[in-house]
Amino acid sequence: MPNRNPATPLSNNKHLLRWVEKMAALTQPAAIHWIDGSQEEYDELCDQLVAAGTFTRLDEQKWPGCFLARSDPGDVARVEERTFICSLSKENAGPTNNWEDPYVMRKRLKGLFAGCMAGRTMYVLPFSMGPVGSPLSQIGVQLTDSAYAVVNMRIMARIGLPVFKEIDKKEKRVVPCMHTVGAPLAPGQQDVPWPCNPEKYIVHFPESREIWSYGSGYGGNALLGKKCFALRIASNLARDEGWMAEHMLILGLENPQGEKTYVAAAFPSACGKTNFAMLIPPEHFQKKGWKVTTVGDDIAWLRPDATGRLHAINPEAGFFGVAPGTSAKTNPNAMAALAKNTIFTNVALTPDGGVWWEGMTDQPPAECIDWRGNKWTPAIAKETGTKAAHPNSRFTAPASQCPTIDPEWENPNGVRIHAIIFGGRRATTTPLVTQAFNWSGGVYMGATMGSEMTAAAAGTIGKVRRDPMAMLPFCGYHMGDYFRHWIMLQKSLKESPRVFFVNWFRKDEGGNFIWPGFRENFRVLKWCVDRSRGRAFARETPLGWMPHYEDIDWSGLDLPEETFDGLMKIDRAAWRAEVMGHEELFLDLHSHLPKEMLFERELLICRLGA
Ligand code: TSX
Ligand code: MN
Repeated sequence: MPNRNPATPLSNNKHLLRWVEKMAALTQPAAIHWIDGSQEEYDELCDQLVAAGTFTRLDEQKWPGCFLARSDPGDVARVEERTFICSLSKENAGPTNNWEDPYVMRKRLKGLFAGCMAGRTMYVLPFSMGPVGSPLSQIGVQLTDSAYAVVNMRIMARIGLPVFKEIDKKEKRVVPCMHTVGAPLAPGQQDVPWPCNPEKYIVHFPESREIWSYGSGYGGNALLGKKCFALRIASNLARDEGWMAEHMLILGLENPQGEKTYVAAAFPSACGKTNFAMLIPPEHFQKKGWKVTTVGDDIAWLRPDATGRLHAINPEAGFFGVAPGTSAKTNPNAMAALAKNTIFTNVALTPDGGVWWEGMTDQPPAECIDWRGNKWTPAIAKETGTKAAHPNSRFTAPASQCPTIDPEWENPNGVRIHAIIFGGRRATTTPLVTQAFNWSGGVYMGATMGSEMTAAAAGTIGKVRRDPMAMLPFCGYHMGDYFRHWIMLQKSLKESPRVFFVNWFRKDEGGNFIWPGFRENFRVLKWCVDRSRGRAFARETPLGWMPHYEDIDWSGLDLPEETFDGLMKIDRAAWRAEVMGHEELFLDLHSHLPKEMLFERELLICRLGA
């Protein structure tokens, strides 16, 4: 549509038109722009962001179609303490969420949003989480005054005209998503490259299925389709409608006979979830024809199909990945995905118009501009400890550019899930891999998962931070009810996926990682898949089913049996302390906890032997 007037509505849905009008009256933007989602529109918005100083265009030869954005130093991550679940009853939000009375919060938001878009353009951004028209997809419309949010959303979701078309069919409810950076411009006032507000609110109304985000332009605070919609609001939709919105990657494992098995997996942060989603099999298995394919790296929507089998889609269309630590060694597929048409945020700029971050190469560049816009050299870093890239710096890359993207990744019916893997980062106690005895045992494993803190805050090293199903910051209702929903879901399945728990991070007495990790994780994944397909052996232990040494395919890797024994060792004293830790978590949730969780804990204690 060359030279269309962007102020002309692209939908004839009366509710949508009325809502846009009402919100424009509240926020007072200088202009309204209906997003068609075209390449021309994207290019124009990127040009505008370059002109505003928000974007730097990278070298067109080395980084085609790529941009770098530097955020305000006070706007670099999700803000959990400013994230609210405003359910009618506080009880419904549960003890792990911040709650505020929805009437009180609405009033506060009305005040904050009044005139908040003055001097700016309000974009009307329709998006589909999941393939447009898929029965598993959901639709939202984000009203935002951030062009940065719009161009990132174009990579992370399906947006524009096809979505307006879906809305006009009026088959699905639309989730209204209000977003402002909270920085109105007075007439003639000069804008800054990264407008935002020190006061931030990320607010969810689960009953009316609404999102209001104020004050931040960064990541999950501003790309409302991701954590706010696809997890916090969707977890509420899923509970009410009998499906699951999970913080999970989805991958496929293809054997040399061409049989494909899909797996969904949840890990807390700093476990290498994106690396696992894009796993490359060891040389030996590649040669024989084994393949791992990627469906998604962050979110999975799972639903029983008509025959009672669990199917899943990745509701996203891109990767919003942490840059530091991503390299040709740790994740060549991610490096290929981000090589073009990618938006980088808060990484370093190299003198040749490229980007760099800690861990990208063994050798840092001799000189670059750090994420704050200051000159950075390895010598300066050594002296001051400053990082070239912010530890939470990101790449926004199209999923379609991942070399291992699965041919079924946009299948509107999703892919069948045979196994669910939970993981944690634990130096002790938790073995390399365990299969739960059954579904409720698996739910217990997910509910009690966690990572040891590596941050050097005094007295916190080695303390386990529980993060049930990696959903602690993302479950939009009471965590106890969430466990109940997991237990319940099995009743709508003819066959339940097998559930596993993995830990790549066990250390020996000397403090060294015992397991080589990375592509060698393929061997563990293969055992999980073979177990799920009913063709691998295991032995019964107090924790669940575990492989014997010979049940894992070691070809091409020299891992002595003693080393394996160390990885699989069950320290009963440590486990007795571990179940005490489980109780601590459950105490907080006890009034809503399904009895299966208590019984599973009791059985585990009995199996460990008092
Ligand atoms: O992503 C990781 N994975 C999963 C890969 C599919 N990482 C990176 C850190 C997480 C943010 C890992 N780090 C993994 C892992 O499996 N394992 C480890 C720990 C580790 C680090 C280094 C070595 C071995 C294990 N060895 C050498 O560097 C030689
Ligand atoms: Mn995530």
